Formats: sequence, structure tokens, C-alpha cells
Amino acid sequence: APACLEREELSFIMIKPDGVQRGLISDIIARFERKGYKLVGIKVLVPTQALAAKHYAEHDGKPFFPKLVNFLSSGPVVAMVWEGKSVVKYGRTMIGATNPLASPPGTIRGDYGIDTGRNIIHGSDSVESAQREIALWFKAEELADYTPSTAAWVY
Ligand code: FUP
Repeated sequence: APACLEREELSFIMIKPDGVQRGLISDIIARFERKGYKLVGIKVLVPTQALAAKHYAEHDGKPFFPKLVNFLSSGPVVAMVWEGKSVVKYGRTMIGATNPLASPPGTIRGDYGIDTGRNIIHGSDSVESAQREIALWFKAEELADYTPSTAAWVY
């Protein structure tokens, strides 16, 4: 099959409660869409504390962990799965550094954030993390497999 018809890499991208409350949903989706990435899963939910703790399990025991879990479950998030070539690594480039003040303008955190504890968006940091996070937040049948009409022009 031509490259434009094969399943590409997937990343878990989540607009956190601050990004939702600040009205940044459409801006963030537009950035990924215009880059050429494909939205294959999306839902709005208020994560339970248990789900938030599982998502951030690698930080369990760190001083900021309780605040982090409380914050993530404090309101609605937009959980998404985006597909495309190197979407994990390039998605992180689009998002910027963990500390928004260390993120250059042009990145999502650099353009919109100030505080590490309110950094607007999550993106998987590796293909393995993406697989774990997608399985945590989505059922297989919630992910669409389709070829947009633009595919042959992106690839
Ligand atoms: P990132 O992959 O950029 O989201 O960053 P990490 O996985 O290192 O951290 C996850 C979240 O924990 C960050 F988005 C914000 C929060 N955090 C803090 O609140 N304080 C810290 O010192 C580090 C991370």
C-alpha cells in the first residue's frame, strides 16, 4: 500500500483543565491539524483521581504528585489520539518544555503558559508511553482508521 494508506505512529495528546478553561481547545486542535497530523480519537471527560494517578504513575512519590493528580482531575480535559509520521517526537516539539518559561514562542506552552503546574497540555514522551497512555484512556473501538482526502498531499 502507498505510505499514505498505512497506519502511522500514534501519540496521546491531552488538553489539561487549564487549557480547556482558557478556551484553547480549538487553537490546539488547529495546530496539530494544520501540521498534517490526523485526529483518530477524541473525548471530553473529568478524569477521576484514580485515572489521573495512573496516567502520572511515573511521578508517584514525588513532592508535586498529589497536586498534579488533584489538578488533572479538577475539571474537564480533552483526551486525543493523533496519528502521523513522528507525531510523538514532533508533537513534543510543538508542545515545548515542561516549564512554559523555558519554552520558546511558537510552542503551545511557550505561547500560552507561565507556570509548570499549569502547562496546558500533555503529550506522550515516547512511542512506548503513547501505547500505554492510549490503552489507559481509550478503548480500541474508540479509535478511527480512515484516510483523509489530504493524505496524498501530506505524504
Ligand atoms: P511533561 O512530559 O513535559 O509533561 O513533563 P513531566 O512528565 O516531567 O511532568 C508531568 C507534569 O508534572 C507536568 F506537566 C507538570 C508537573 N510537574 C510539576 O508540577 N512540577 C515539576 O517539578 C515537574 C512536573
